[in-house]
Amino acid sequence: MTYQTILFVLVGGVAKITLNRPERLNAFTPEMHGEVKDALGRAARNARAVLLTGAGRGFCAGQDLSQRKGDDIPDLGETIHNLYNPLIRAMRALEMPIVAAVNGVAAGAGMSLALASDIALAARSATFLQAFVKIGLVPDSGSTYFLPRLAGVARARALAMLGEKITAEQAASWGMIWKVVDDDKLLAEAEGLARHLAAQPTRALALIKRAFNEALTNDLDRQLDLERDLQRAAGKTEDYREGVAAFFEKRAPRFVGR
Ligand code: T3D
Repeated sequence: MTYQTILFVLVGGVAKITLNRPERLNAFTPEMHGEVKDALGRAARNARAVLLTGAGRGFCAGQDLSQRKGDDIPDLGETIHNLYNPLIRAMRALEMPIVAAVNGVAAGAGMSLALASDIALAARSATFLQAFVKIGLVPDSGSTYFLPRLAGVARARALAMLGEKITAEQAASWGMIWKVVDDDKLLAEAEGLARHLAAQPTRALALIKRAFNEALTNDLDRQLDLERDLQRAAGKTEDYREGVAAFFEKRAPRFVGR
C-alpha cells in the first residue's frame, strides 16, 4: 500500500508513523484511518517499537471537520465504530510499545491518540485540548476512559466540559504524559527512546502492556492472577534466559525479541 496521508519508515526495529496532513494539523480522514491501520499491521509484522508523530506544527487535530460541513453529516456512531474505535483498539492490542512524540497541538481524537500511546513525550510548545465540546460533541476514541484514569476525574470532567487548552507542562504534571522535551530535541529524544525500546525484550514489553491494559479495570485478585500468568509466559522466553545469563556474565544483554 502506498500512503498519501502518512509517512512510514522502518529503521532498526522502529516503525515511525508520521501523520502527514500538516495543512490540516494532521486531522483524520477515512483514508488516513486506513493508512494508519495498515501501518500498524506492518509494524506488528516487522518492528519492535512504534513511534507516532505529526508533520508540521500540529500532532493531530482529530476528525477532519471539512468532511462534516453542511447537511450531509454521516452517522457519527458509525464512524466511531468503524474507524476510531478500531484504531484505539489496535494501538492498545499492538504487542510492542507505542511512543507518541506530540510535536504540537493534540485536539479531539488527536488528544485521545496521545493518551492511548504507551509513552507520550511532548514538545514544550505542544498543547492538548478536548475540542469535542466546542463543536457540540462528546469525547471519544478512549478519552473518557484514559483521561480520568491518568489525570483524575475532576480534571478529566473539567477538560471535557470546558474544552480548554492545556500546556504540555500541565499535561505532564497531571500525569497525562511521560515528559516534556524542548521543541528542538523532541524528535531525537523520542527516536532514541523508541530505538532503546526496540532493543529490549519485546515479549516482556508486550506482556507489560497487557498487564497495564487490564490493570485499569481489574481488581487486585484478578490482577495478581494475571501477573502470575504473564510471568509464566515471560519466563519461557529466550530473552529472559539471555537477561539472566548476561547478569551473571556481567555484560549487557542482547535481546532478540523472542
Ligand atoms: O466526526 C466524526 O466522525 C466523529 C469523530 C470525532 C473525533 C474528533 O476528533 S471531533 C473533534 C474535531 N477536532 C476539532 O474540533 C479541532 C478543530 N481545530 C481546532 O480547534 C484548532 O484548529 C486547533 C485548536 C486544533 C488549533 O488551532 P490553531 O489556531 O493553532 O490553528 P488553526 O488556524 O485553527 O488551524 C490551522 C489550519 O488547520 C486551519 O486551516 P486554514 O484556515 O489555515 O485553511 C484549520 O481550518 C485547519 N484545521 C484545524 N483543525 C482542523 C482543521 N481542518 C479540518 N479539521 C480539523 N479538525
